[in-house]
Amino acid sequence: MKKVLVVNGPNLNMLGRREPAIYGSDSLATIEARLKALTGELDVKLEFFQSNHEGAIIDAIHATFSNHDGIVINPGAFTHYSYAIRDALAAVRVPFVEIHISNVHAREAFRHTSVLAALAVGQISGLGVYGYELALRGLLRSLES
Ligand code: DHK
Repeated sequence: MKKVLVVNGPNLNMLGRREPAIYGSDSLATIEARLKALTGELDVKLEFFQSNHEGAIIDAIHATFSNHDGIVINPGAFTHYSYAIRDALAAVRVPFVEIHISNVHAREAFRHTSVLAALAVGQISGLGVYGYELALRGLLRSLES
């Protein structure tokens, strides 16, 4: 059975209350429960981690080394500038899918860049919270091949 860590970065603990027109009305707990409901069908063990702190996210990524098969990550605003998170993902070499709830390419220019995407298996953006399920399914499919 594959083991996947689902990481959410800064401000994503505020989902449901934060700018609902952009991020929707589902809480992070609801999103995580939906993913958990898929574990039987997908034969995967999921762990969840959220932090507003760059170093804590880096520590969580380091802990996947030799321990997890994949990572689903919404790095929040760290997507756009955290070379430290990029280097952590490069260091552990655990395959990951980057997910954004909103369409970052249709928003402010600073959101158009991801310093992580070039290392990712793939990137999902703009499909709302459904993107988490797609990210998980896509990651697992890529791990099979
Ligand atoms: C979430 C954030 O917190 C933003 O900083 C990103 C992303 C977009 C999202 O769409 O999930 O720019």
